[in-house]
Amino acid sequence: MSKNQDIAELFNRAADVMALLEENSFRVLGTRKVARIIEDLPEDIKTLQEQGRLEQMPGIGKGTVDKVSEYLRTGHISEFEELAGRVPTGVLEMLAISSVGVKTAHQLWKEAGITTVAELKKHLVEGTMPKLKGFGEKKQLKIRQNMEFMEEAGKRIGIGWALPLAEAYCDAVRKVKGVSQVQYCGSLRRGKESVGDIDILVCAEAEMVPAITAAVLSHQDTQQTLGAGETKISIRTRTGLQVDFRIVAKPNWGAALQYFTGSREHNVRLREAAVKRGMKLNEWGLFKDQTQVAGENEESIYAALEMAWLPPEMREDRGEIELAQLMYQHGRGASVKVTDSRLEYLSRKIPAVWPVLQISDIRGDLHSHTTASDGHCSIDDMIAEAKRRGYEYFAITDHSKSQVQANGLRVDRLMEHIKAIRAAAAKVKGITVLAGSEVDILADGSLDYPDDVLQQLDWVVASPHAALSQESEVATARLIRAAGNPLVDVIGHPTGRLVGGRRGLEPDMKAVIMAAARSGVALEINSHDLRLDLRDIHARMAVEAGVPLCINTDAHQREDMDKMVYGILTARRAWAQSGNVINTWPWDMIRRRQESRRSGNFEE
Ligand code: DGT
Ligand code: CA
Ligand code: CA
Ligand code: ZN
Repeated sequence: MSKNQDIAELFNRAADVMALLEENSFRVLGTRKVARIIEDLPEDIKTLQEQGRLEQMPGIGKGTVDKVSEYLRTGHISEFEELAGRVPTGVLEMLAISSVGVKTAHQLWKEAGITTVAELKKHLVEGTMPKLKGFGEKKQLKIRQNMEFMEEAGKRIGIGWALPLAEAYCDAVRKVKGVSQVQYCGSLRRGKESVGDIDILVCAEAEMVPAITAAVLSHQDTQQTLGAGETKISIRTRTGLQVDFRIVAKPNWGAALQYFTGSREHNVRLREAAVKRGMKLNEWGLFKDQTQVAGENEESIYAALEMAWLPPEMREDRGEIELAQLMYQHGRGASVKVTDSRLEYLSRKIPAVWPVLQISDIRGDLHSHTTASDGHCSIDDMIAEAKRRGYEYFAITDHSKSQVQANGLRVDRLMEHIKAIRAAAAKVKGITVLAGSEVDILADGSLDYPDDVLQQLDWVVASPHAALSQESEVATARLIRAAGNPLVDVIGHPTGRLVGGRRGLEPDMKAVIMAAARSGVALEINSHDLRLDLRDIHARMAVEAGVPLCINTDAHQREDMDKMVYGILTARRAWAQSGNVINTWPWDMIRRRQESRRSGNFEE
């Protein structure tokens, strides 16, 4: 239903423009409301429009239907474009900077005459910002930091956009006759939170290249051809992302897969290992005296270099080369001794084959929202969806009272909500439904509900949402205090960062993890592609310290439960095995841990 999302986005942007132009505030609100309605439509908007049912949807009038029809026909909405034409492009671009809202952008434009992001930056850097109300040094510094952060991140695209796009191209190429294998590689195959471009490897004979080229160039997401040669095709997508396709023959498939998966740092180590053995490794294969000794698959290359195969997510030269060597020796019956400090925590359990964490290992999702706070689906619908996915347990954790903009629940509403969840749960068999809460961790680390309220919940996620730019030491103390409450089961999105958009809390993560180890609280990997929080390296620290992770989607609607995959990829990058992730455990095991913590009998 991506068209729904695209169109909702256009309405939202139009509302921003109207606000900047100081249009009637009812019109602005009305447009935002339509955006929200479109986003929440339960069906594909194109189908609704084609069948003439769009106008019957509540909250959608004739004007909206006309705009949607125009968009579906032409790809744009002329009324919105005319409006946008009255605002300098640079002012609209400023809105993308977090901490620059419509009000600030309007002020910069009308009161200071600043109309480009570059001008704004120059003023901030050179300290020549004209005096504006509510625009003190603190605010200026924040905007400047966010701008710099975005510039870095802006060159990359989030995995939530890149992965579906890569899969769509892979599917299109896979349909070409004579193509035996297709796989995206690069940072995407390594599961990184953002990618610079997409690299796709195609296994086929040379005579298939014209047909593959045709499939790529005619794909609906292709905007521009950057190059189309004998073995390589490069295009730019409509979203501005570069996709490189390389066509290789069967005997070289594994070598190319290994090479283009990277990382560069990992590859350098492999090449060194080859040289040490008098061999040569490149994207074509592993060679000894001009003869190919390996390369049809990845495993053969690693084995020839006396290493075990490891999943792509671990290939960052962060100790996995040393691990792969130990695993290889262990697999051949040798007794191995760990000397690398990065592997110490694995000392007694170096496996012969790495047990890659799988999405099928997940038994339940322990952070979700319903219409009681800011979710878009009912309790019944969310439970039904969790059950449909085969989950054994599922926690409903709506927002607590301080989250006013998210319609957070005051205690009386929470009590009603618990009852409603229990009633809904009683109607459904075969899944354990937990009446929980996502309780705010306030700026000082105290929680948004008192303990006697938390005690009545089956599951408590505690998360920071506000005061996310506080000093590092304050953030550390805040998270440690929350982690210390035995009624908290998991710290949700511990830093509150947004991938490429907001830095979030920057605590001393080692100290926070040590506190979690003492109290037994789990740390979340929030799977939303815009959050991925904990991020890979921090999750890795948790794994090393033996602190369990909990991979949750934070679903606000049914489809969001699909996002579990991004959390899994991040967990693999953190070297997590299923035992490190509590929601791969049976519910009884989680419950026992919870009971021992609540009764003060938990031991590290
Ligand atoms: P990205 O696209 O910035 O998110 O990161 P990658 O890792 O996808 O990098 P990319 O697209 O430049 O290249 C894909 C892979 O190809 C990379 O991970 C390793 C391999 N590769 C590319 N260029 C080199 C190179 O000069 N040396 C080595 N050893 N490997 C390379
Ligand atoms: Ca790449
Ligand atoms: Ca590339
Ligand atoms: Zn949250």
